[in-house]
Amino acid sequence: MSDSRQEAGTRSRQERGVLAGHMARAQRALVTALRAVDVVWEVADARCPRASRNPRLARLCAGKPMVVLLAKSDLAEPSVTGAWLAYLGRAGIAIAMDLRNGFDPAALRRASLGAAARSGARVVADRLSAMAAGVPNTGKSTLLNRVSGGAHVAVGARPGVTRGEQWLRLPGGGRVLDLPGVLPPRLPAWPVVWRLWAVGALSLDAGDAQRAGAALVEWVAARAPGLLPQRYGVDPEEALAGRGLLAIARRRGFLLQGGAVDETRAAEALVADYRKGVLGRVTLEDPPVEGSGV
Ligand SMILES: Nc1nc2c(ncn2[C@@H]2O[C@H](COP(=O)(O)OP(=O)(O)OP(=O)(O)O)[C@@H](O)[C@H]2O)c(=O)[nH]1
Ligand SMILES: [Mg+2]
Repeated sequence: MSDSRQEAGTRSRQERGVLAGHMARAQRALVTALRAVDVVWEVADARCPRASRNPRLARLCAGKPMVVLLAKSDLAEPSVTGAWLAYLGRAGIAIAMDLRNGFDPAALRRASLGAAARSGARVVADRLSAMAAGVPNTGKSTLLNRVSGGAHVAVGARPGVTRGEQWLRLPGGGRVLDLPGVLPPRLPAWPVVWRLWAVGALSLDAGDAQRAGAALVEWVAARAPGLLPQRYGVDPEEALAGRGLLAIARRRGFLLQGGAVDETRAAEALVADYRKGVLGRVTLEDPPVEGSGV
């Protein structure tokens, strides 16, 4: 690993430490604010609706009306998003949206009132008070800007943009709370970690990013074999054989000093493409099959 990469890794560890502090505060703010809101909008990523949900959130919000909103549906496979909605809809209320170009306020309102009715809560539709919660970078602040009709809170394509809580007034009455994203206090299992990294919910040191990139390229090769040749001129079989990053690095000419191929750089290029949707729509997990006990 080059010195600059090691430094990048160190910086990201330090940043993770800072982020962890923000997240702990965010969780306390969430618990306090829960009493003040009628409904919780849990914003998850439509590309990995299970990995991008913090299991602790549902426990903290037990008994509160909750809507699961699968954001970034424009980047996910539509039929799989449909299957996820059917699955999540069995236990609660779930909707999917493209918050950038397809925000549907009526659907959100219907879902919120439905969630309230489901848990027997009485709410005044026009004075709804809500909070957006979820893991980092899922689109919470984007959602609240849409709901409140302005660019009131900062949004950005990296985890940890929102650092403090902020209430926004809604034009017709009511208010909404923006909170920093919160990850589980202990890092989840690797299959969850690499998916969270792929969708930009967490940062990883260079070594782990390379490992996560290898998992992503293999997933893409199996899931949508046409995308790797189209974008990188790489045979999906290479990726399935564990050489996907190597092949991308070779095709792109990513070399380290001394001539070795730079797989970390290939992982960075791949994930940047994936996060922007340039690679194509690829969902990273399917809902459990009914009766499988999964
Ligand atoms: N393609 C697409 N991008 C989206 C969508 N919603 C949000 N984004 C983008 O995702 C990135 C993160 O959005 P934010 O609203 O800052 O996410 P957040 O959940 O508030 O993030 P933290 O404050 O870091 O927890 C931004 O670049 C948004 O423009 C969506 O539905 N589709
Ligand atoms: Mg935010």
